[in-house]
Amino acid sequence: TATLFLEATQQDIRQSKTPESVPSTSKSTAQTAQTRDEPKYKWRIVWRNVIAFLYLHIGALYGFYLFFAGAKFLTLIWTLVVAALGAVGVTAGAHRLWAHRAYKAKWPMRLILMIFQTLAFQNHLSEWVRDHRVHHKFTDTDADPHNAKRGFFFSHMGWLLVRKHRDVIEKGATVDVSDLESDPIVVWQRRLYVILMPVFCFLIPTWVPCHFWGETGMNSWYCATVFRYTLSLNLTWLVNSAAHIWGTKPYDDSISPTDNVRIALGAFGEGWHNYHHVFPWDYKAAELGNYRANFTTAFIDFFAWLGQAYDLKTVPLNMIKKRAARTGDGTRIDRDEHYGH
Ligand code: ST9
Ligand code: ZN
Repeated sequence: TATLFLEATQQDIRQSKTPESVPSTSKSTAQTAQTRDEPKYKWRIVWRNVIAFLYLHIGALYGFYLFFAGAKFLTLIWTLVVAALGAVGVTAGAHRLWAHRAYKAKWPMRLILMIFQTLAFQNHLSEWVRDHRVHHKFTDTDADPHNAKRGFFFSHMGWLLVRKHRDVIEKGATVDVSDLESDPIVVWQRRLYVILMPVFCFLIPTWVPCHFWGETGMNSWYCATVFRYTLSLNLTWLVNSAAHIWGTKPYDDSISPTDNVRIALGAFGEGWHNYHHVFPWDYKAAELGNYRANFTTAFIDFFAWLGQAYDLKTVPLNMIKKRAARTGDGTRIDRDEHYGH
């Protein structure tokens, strides 16, 4: 399914080279859609993605039902473990390490994180990081791949169902991602992605329950693979949708990202999104080093203790306080004496 999905997507993209807002008669790519007398958007739906995501979501509901209708308890545990590994691959790996360079990691840690990020199947690191840096640089504009100004659904998953806005591609070209080329782990993941991704996201998670505790193939596929993948996608997407709509803005009231404790709990500490957009280089992606609502920070600290993670970047408390006083919405709570910095 995964390979078909990937091939289908690539084929679809090859068939049509025009970004969603560009009319085929357009002569000047430098002009923006807004300056011309034409509709702002021409949605070009990628039907194969629509079908794949429909299958995943219906299958995930069935997988959820199977947990109560015959799936083994060990399969549930395995599902949660694989989901957690994938989450850490995205948060500690793709996000805090590769996209923001908020800390450095030795190659064994980078290899582990790359494998975890591959099993999360959220595109290879080069693509994930490029989209994410473009999201930070052009937040809340048409050049933001999951522009929250286009509504909950678009920023959640709609952006993966249509071709990208022309501004994403044009302005995105100004974002530097050359550092990724000097990391062989990133380069090799991209080269081997079409093999690695199906193996780590679909084959191994399905095979382990069947082989080690005699789970049925159906239960294993729908619970440990389809349900787990769909759940982790939705938890990730909530950072782009819900954490740009609901919550507080203690550090900058003028941007859409919010601090939202529920999202922080579900997304392994990535819900302190107002803070993160103001200080994206902080390896905690939050003001406080509180592990309860920031499992990713605990993970990075543990690897720092092992000597694998180093140069962990943080933000001086006085800088945070000054910024919150200047641009925040007044909801920041001063808890530095409890947690330390
Ligand atoms: C997925 C990603 O789900 C989720 C990311 C979420 C990020 C969240 C961040 C929040 C923090 C982290 C929180 C983690 C919490 C985790 C908790 C977990 C419990 N700049 O893309 P193409 C150019 S993926 C510059 O094909 P189309 C470029 O030349 C899900 N240039 O655009 C490119 O060619 P190449 C699984 C750019 O054709 C060319 O355009 N995967 C940029 O419009 C074509 O690019 C899928 O579903 C840019 N940003 O197609 C696959 N972008 O690449 C979905 C593009 O050769 N993707 N260019 O350089 C697709 O099918 C297609 O990308 C598309 C757009 C249809 C969406
Ligand atoms: Zn970020």
